Amino acid sequence: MACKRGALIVLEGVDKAGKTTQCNRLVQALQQSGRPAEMMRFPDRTTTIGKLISAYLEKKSDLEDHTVHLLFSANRWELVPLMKKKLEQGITLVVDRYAFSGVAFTSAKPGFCLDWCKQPDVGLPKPDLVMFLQLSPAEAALRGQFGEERYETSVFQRTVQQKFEQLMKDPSVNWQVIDAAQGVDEVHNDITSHSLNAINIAQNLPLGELWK
Ligand code: NYM
Ligand code: MG
Repeated sequence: MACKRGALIVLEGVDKAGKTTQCNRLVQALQQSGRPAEMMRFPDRTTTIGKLISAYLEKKSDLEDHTVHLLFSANRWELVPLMKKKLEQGITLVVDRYAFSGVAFTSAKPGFCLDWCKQPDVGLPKPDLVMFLQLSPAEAALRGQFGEERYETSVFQRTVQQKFEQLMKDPSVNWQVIDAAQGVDEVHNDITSHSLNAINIAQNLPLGELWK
């Protein structure tokens, strides 16, 4: 009998919500309980495309807005063969940002609609679970200054938050909203219980296709 597939689990949210910390904690907890798990993140800045994106985010280069949107999407597509291979091997993937960040950040720019932004990512492996780490702008501000990268301003992040809210209305995606204002351990416990549930369900289901 073929081994059961791993689950594709995504963490989304505005900057400072604690995604990276929680992805690391989740992978560690899954591994310690004997479940194979690995972390991935988008953008993956290590590839050739990822380096172009990274230079753009660091403001070392300028790219036209449609162009950079398509590069973010291409950066996901180039990792799809590896993602599928790992999932088939029974490894659960915990992913820090995915197509939802892609759509929320670009559609927060003037002149971009949600529908155009979604198209390049249609057909990507569909996450079995997307957890949105919900943090109000006021709570985010209490966590200190934003960084130096592009998009890291409170005005832009408010618009990004509204775009995420629009995306969360889509019932074809398994969204779970997590209260990221709780303590790190409480957030971790919420995330772990949703993830264990998703892993159990996913092992008997084929991997889906996003937004199709
Ligand atoms: N971002 C991320 C996008 O604009 N489009 C995308 O498709 C993805 C995956 O890049 N501000 C933005 C969101 C973040 C930045 O930051 C990546 P980090 O700290 O590497 O997650
Ligand atoms: Mg960040």
